[in-house]
Amino acid sequence: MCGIIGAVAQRNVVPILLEGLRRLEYRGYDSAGLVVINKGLQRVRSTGRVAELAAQIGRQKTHGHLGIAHTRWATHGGPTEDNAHPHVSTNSIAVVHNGIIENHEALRTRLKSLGYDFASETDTEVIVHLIHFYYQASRDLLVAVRAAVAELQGAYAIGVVSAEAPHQLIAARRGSPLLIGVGIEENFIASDVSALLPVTQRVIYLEDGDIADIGLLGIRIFDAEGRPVERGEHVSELSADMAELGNYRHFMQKEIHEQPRAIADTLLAGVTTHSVLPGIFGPQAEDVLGKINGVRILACGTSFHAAKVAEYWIESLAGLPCRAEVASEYRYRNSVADPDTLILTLSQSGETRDTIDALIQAKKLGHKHSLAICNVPESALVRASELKFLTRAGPEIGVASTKAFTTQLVALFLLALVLGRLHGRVSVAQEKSWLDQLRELPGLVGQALALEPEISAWAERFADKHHALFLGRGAHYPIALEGALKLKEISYIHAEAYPAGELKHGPLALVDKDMPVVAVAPNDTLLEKLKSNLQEVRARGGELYVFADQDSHFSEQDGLHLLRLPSHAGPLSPIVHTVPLQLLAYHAALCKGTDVDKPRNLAKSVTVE
Ligand code: HGA
Repeated sequence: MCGIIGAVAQRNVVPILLEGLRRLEYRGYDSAGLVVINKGLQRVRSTGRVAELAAQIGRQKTHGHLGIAHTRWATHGGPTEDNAHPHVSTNSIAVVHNGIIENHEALRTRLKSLGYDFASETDTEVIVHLIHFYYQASRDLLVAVRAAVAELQGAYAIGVVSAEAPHQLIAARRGSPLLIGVGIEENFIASDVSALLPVTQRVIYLEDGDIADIGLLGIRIFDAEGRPVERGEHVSELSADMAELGNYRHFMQKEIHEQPRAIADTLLAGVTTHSVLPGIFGPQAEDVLGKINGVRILACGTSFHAAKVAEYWIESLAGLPCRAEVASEYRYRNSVADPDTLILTLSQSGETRDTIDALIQAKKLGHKHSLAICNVPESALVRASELKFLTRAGPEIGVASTKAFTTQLVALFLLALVLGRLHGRVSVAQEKSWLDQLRELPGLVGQALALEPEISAWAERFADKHHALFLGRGAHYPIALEGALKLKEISYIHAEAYPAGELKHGPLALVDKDMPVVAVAPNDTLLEKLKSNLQEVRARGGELYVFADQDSHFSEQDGLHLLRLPSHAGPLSPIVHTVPLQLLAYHAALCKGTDVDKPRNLAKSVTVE
């Protein structure tokens, strides 16, 4: 999604803005741009990568002490230079924007009738002309921004500068994330803390409706009613080099290989040798979780697949009804709310618009309790939830989620255990035994990673295929869904996943020699059923790629490619079986030469609807 960075300093801010944009590249974008104030307003925009923007800026020797910059992921108007941000009004005011202005058509008509010429097809451009309109009357940028945002419907995070105010940066947000970076006699804004790490770790998160007036020496923040407010300052735990590639070819590959460490760190935060720490979900967690009568999980994309695995775990370990639902559907549905059902939200970034709005909807419908499982502290989702658990995956840069998914699964398993204990289904001895098994996980995931050379050889056989089918049963069905999603996202091969028992109800019609079929086949109680389903594929000439365990009793035959993972990990097996599917997608994408970390049309944190 769009990335914003802005700076006001006594030094040239252009290198800071460009480094910030580089660090925001992982969010996905299709154009980039920058404005600095230096004897007027200077703008550079490009539909290429940030490196091209930097080269253009180098040639033009653009510099200045105040500036805003942006990576755009188009929602309104194509990815052209005219539509790239910053947008300007009468060459004096410039705006960068993340979000969607829903009443842009009405505002555009009004502003046109007032004489404003529009240079882009974006919804954003109405913001800058509206600010300019109000600036004419007040000659005060803060007053003008306040008047303009009062007319906006929809979501926005904006950075605003004016050629007439060379030391003033205005920021405002509603619905889209934005934070202030605090420096020494210099200050910054960004949509994501990672953009600011080379210059500061001190951050202030703006709340919905806030407007900030940021200068070299001072920061004034006003709430939605215009009252001055103090928002707490936090010191980010992230450091500038955490987001470096090291010896890996892509962030996705690095993040796949970081999973043993990420899982171990996530466990370390929450367990002793005997039990899950009380309060890992928050100080009042034991009280709240002991009272609930069910769980409804709201999530999108990969997080939704983690939610689907959790349905199996929570129902079987804790005996509580659990239902996972796609957040973008839930938020517009008139569902029947049971106040004592816990609303559990999952999101890597904690800024996923649909998930945040689904939580708001759930609260409106009367749900009393909420828990967020998230990888980013202080994100909007975490702040809006009663209880929280932070996974310790570290920054995830690749657009296709990997380590955030497996650490979410670890967090969900811990939740199932705590619920099981509090609802009398898991004894002290059982809890200890589960924790012993959890501690084996980093090692098992490491063994799955060691299959990379074999998986890479398989991937070559996928590169010329147009479709693939993924099959799994039980809690491995959502893992098949996740494997198919990974393949789609980064290799652009069309892939679908089915619970294997559904094969004969339709998808079997698609099976022929050009349709590789991937089976997730651990040695669980459903294995024999799955084997029958695989026979159905073989009988139709389908080429089978089977991920089994050491003890799955498969034999390699013609038309059946077999790889064995470590010995069966019981209910934790979905976590181990995720890893080879991530590697398969990664290597298929390498064969196809796609942009693995920034797949076309996709963005990392989906902060718009
Ligand atoms: N609506 C704006 C900004 C889009 C955005 O926030 N993407 O993440 C545009 O289309 O330019």
